[in-house]
Parts: sequence; structure tokens; C-alpha cells
Amino acid sequence: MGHLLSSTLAFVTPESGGSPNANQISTLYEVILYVALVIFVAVEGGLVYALIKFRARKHAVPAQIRGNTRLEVGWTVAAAVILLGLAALTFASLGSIQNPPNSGPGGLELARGNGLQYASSERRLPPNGKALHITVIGRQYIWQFVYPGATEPDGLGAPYSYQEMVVPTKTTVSLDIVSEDVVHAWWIPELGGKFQAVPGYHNYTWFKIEKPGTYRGQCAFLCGRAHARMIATVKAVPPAQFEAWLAYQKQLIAQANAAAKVARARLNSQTGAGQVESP
Ligand SMILES: [Cu+2]
Repeated sequence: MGHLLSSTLAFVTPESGGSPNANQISTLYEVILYVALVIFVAVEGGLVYALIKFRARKHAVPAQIRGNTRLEVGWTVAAAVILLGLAALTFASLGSIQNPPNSGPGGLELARGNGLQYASSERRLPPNGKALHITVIGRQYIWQFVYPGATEPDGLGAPYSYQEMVVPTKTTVSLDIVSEDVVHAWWIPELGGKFQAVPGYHNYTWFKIEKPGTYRGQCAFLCGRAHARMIATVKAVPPAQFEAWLAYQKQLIAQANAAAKVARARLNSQTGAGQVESP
């Protein structure tokens, strides 16, 4: 029974376990759910009790009460107190949902503002100002992730990956979510809430993953024909492994750029149909 209840609750409560903000959202949801559940059971229980106890077949007539000031004031005040309590709890929890904490010991070594492309008052940073900044770009129909390490102004030359975001554990990751075409929505349920990627706007969120693992999600806003294929994965690995992966990614991009340069030169030297003109 206890197991059935907990697995049912797990089914109806938000997914969590990956990041402190997701856990905080889930806890808040559960508290409200439990309070509502107690009230639901009490009200429905009273109703069922009255239905059975005073059913017509028994000819039982309950006390006929018309107006009871104490009772009416009682349930009004009690409901208001519960509502205020839940509102206070919600506002008290908002801070830890919206504001990222510092990276933990054992996280990636970061400099202040490391990889920050755009400063914004809407972008919340940890108290010490250090986070790994990753830009999430929504595009029909694939997610692109751009990491710090731009070699040119405007973030150009930075390492990137598609579909799978690799991040270091115990490190606060700050996301800048944008779109290049239509509205998409970034959502990895176990890592926190849903955030829209809107052309022309920046949306910010964060997560901090303690243990290595893989977290799955997908575009949560119908963005076109292949919306269902627009999946995303966040893979958390130890910081040293992240740095090795990032270095490898840079190397692959450099190789591809070098190969493209050769191909471009060859095409430029060719004549005939389909010739590419020199830029
Ligand atoms: Cu999409």
C-alpha cells in the first residue's frame, strides 16, 4: 500500500533528482499535494459518511442547522490560513529555484564571467559569479550547445555540440536559451522547469548536477513537422573528463574547418557548371 502510494505520487509529481532547482520544485509540489489530499479526503469522507448515515431508506433525519456563525467563520479562516501558509512557503522556496548556488568542491575550475557572452539582469549568477556558461540554440529540428572558448568576437569560433550537451559534475551551469527560427522549448524534466527558446529573446536557467549521469528531454513546444525528433540529452561527467571532451570537440571542429578550407579552394579553382565564385 505504501509502495503503491509512493509510486502513484512519483507518477503525478514533477520529475526531479538531477539538480537542486528541480528538487525544490518537486518538494513544493508535494507539500501542496499532501495538504490538498488531506482536505480532499476529509471533505469527501464527510460527504460519504453523511450519505450513508442519513440515507432515505433509514428515515434518519440529521440535525437541521440554519446558519452557524462560528462554523462559517471557522472554515473561512482555516482556508485563508492554509492558503497564506502555502503562499509563504512558495515565495520562500522561489529563491533557491531561481538563484543558482556556487559550484561545489570538486567542480570545474572557473574564472569569473568565464564564457559569458551577454550580461543581463535577468541572468541569475551564483553568489561568487562563477558559472559555466552554455548557450542553448533551438533550431528546426535540433538543439545546438555552444561552450565557452570563442576565438573571435561575438562568440565565433567557440566549441559546440549538437543534441548531447556534456557538462562537468558539481559545477553550476548557466544556460542562455535562444532560437534561430521559431519558438522551441528547452526541457530536461529532471533538471528543472521548462524554458522557451524565442527568436530575438534570451531566456536563462541553470542546473547543477552532483553525480555523473545522463538526463533526457526534448523540445516541449510544437515547432513544426519534425518536432518529435528534437530530442536533447545532458550528460554529466567528472570535470577532467569534460575538459578532455571539450578539447577533443575543438580538435574535431578545427579538422573539419581545415578540410572545408581545402574543399573551398579546390572548388574555387574549378571552372564549369556549378562553379563557386570566389567570395
Ligand atoms: Cu523545437
